[in-house]
Order: sequence, then structure tokens, then C-alpha cells
Amino acid sequence: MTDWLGLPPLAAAHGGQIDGLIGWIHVFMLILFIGWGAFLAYCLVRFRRSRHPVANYTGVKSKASTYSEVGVAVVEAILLVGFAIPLWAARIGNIPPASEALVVQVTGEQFAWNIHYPGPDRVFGRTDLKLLDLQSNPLGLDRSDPAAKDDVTLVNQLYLPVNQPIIVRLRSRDVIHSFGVPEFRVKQDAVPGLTIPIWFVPNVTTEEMRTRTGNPKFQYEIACAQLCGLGHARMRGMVVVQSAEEFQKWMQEASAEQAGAAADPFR
Ligand SMILES: [Cu+2]
Repeated sequence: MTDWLGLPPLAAAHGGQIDGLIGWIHVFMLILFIGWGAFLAYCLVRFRRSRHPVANYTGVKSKASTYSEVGVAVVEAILLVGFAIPLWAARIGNIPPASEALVVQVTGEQFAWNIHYPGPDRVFGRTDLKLLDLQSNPLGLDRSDPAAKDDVTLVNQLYLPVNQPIIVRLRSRDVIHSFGVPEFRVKQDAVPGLTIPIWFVPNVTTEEMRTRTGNPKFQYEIACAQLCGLGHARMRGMVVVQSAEEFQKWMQEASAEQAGAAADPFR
């Protein structure tokens, strides 16, 4: 229905509502544009100098302009109260319980996305600033904590299962970044000192999207959507959406591999 907008392909359950809202805004703004444009053209002709050599100081007596302005305000109120606020409230208020979702922590830094999964035990391991190492441990994860043993950390790679609610706990380590994945119709600023939850349900796997777009190299991408410094343009992460089974398998392997590497750093 909203193909005419030329938006990126849609790959999240709630995205249709966002596209619908964007579509309605465009329709109303087009009506406004045509209306005001026609009014301007009418005024230019109607009040041309050759017909009105002397200025008229009384002004317009008709109420038409008042009515049209009220009309515009009403349409804008409908957009805001009828569409935008309910949609926003549903996105912000109805966060699914963590037990039904995959929770993943995403921490922006200049200029990368640090991804942290709690692992199969679903508990995030302890992190400690003192353990923070820009190269080997950018999140300062304490591998001696039992809850951290199965944790998986990655840089610029986000793996997600399809058709499952995802809760991203978004944070920043330095400046304001913004987590944006256009296909998921998700965009949220990452603010230092805050952990901001966002959630969505990806409903098209990377494989399916490749077939659908006819582009065998298609990749979902996290784009940093706030100018955050000189390296902003290269602050990209890739997102891989897999079937639940593929994701489980990947998670088991990554978890085992990272636990092994942590136990034997010289391996
Ligand atoms: Cu950034």
C-alpha cells in the first residue's frame, strides 16, 4: 500500500503501522501544499497591482481563511492524536517480558557497535570498568563471573532469530550515537549514562530478503544515525536474521568458543 513512498523493504512486524503513518503524513502534506499553493496563485492574480493601484487598508472580511486554518489544525491534530501518539505509546509501553524475548545489549562507541548476549543462561555477566580493554575486552566483561562464562560479545555483528521479539538495551560509552536499522523501522539515540530499551520483531530472514530483493549480497545494516565524530561514516554494523534453529546453533557455538578462548587466552 505504501510502495509509492520508496521506503527500504520492510522486515519488522510493527513496520506496517510506521509506513502507514508516513504515508498519511505525505497525503495530508500534499493536500496542504496544493491548497496553499493554489491560494497563493489566486492571491497573486486577484490582488494584482494593475487592478488595485491603491492599497486597501480594511483587509479581508471573509472568514474563509479562518476556516481553512482551523481545518488544517484539525487534520494535524488527527495525525498527532489519532495516529502518532497511539503508535508511539504502543512501541514504548508494550515492551514484551524479557522471558519471551531475546535480550541483547548494544553499546555504541566511537566508532563501533559492541554487542553483548547473555548467552544460553539468559543472564548478563558482570562488567567492570577496570577490565576494560579497547582491543580484547571493549565491554570490560568479567569472565570469572559464573553468569559471564557463556556470554557472547561481538563487534559490529548482530545475530537475531526471526519472528521473535528482540529487546535491544541500548547504551553508549562516549558520545550520543543512534541505532538505526531502516528495514526494521527502528531508530533510537544511544545516550551516555542511560540504558534505553527498544524492541521489535524481525520477520524476514536475511536469506529471504536476498531472494525478495534479488540482491544476493543484501545485508541488514545498523547505521549510526547521529553525527558522532570523524569516523561516523564507518560506524556500521551488520545484522543477520536467521531461523530460530540456525540462531540457537550459532549461539551455542559462539558461546562455547568464547568460553574456551577466555579459559585459555594463549590458545
Ligand atoms: Cu556513532
